[in-house]
Amino acid sequence: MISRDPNVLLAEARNASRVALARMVTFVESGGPQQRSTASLAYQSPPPYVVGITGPPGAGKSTLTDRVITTALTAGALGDLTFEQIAVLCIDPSSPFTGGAILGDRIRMQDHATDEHVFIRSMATRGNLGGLSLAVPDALRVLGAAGFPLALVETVGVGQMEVDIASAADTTVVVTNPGWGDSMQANKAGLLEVADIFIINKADRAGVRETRRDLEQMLDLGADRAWRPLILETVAADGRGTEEMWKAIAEHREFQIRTGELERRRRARTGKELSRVLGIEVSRRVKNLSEGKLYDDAIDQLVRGVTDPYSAAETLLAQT
Ligand SMILES: Nc1nc2c(ncn2[C@@H]2O[C@H](COP(=O)(O)OP(=O)(O)OP(=O)(O)O)[C@@H](O)[C@H]2O)c(=O)[nH]1
Ligand SMILES: [Mg+2]
Repeated sequence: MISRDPNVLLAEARNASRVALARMVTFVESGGPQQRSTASLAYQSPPPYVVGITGPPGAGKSTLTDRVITTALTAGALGDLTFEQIAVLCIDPSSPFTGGAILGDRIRMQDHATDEHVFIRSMATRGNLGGLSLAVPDALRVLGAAGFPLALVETVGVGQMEVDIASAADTTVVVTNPGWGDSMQANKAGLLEVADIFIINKADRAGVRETRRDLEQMLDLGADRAWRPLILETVAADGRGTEEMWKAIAEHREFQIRTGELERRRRARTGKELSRVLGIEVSRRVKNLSEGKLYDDAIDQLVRGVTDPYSAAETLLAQT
């Protein structure tokens, strides 16, 4: 029987147990006390270097990720970061399924599905407060604690939530296709803000030059960043451009370390995560205060006109 004790699970996960690792991810996904205990253990280890791969449905993210896994494992290093195994999280904010249920259909990573050097896991919407925006950073910490120095995160979609998840990455790759404009229109600005590397995948199709020109123009108009996002072309279907993509990721990582940007970004991200947790804790507190005898009494007093809502709220807050 597999343990439910995060300490035992982590020891097993470090000892290459994929079942134990998967269970830890399930814990942080499901919320509640097990998320707490798992997270407090996982946050004792440094996070992996995270490469986010995002873009509209069908852009070729999984095919590309599959290729990148091969390239990465062959290289065995991203600059001075060496590794023997890679973790991949596939995130679908719109899907109600969870726990790997959609794995078979959605992920074209068959090459690596049974590879002992690769841990692939899909995560979808979680019922409780906070959802994926909390579960993903926690899961990344779990991966770091389990001994994965590198994680790839594929996120479907181009809405704000997807962009938020993608920006939990150290290097964010936005995958587009020739004629990308329509699928991205809704959130071009958001994508521009987070993209470190643009990939024009399906470069075997017509319209690559126009798409590149579009992107260049947008980057010209955009904020003056120290790092100008790279634009690369790939044909994930046959692997063309994957080596260059890997090099670009290494280059971006190196740039960030050299300039101190990596630390700055991680700190900003950590702050956002903390404020999200604070928000959830405060909401929970509000919910608890909005029920029960004291609350009913306060309403009675308000109805009778013997107090005002501000004083009543203060009285309720003082009770806890
Ligand atoms: N012509 C062409 N087709 C490609 C290329 N890369 C991927 N495809 C095809 O595009 C389709 C979608 O590929 P996926 O890798 O599943 O795309 P995805 O972005 O992961 O899709 P979702 O996860 O469903 O959003 C598949 O039929 C691929 O075979 C490419 O470079 N050229
Ligand atoms: Mg996919």
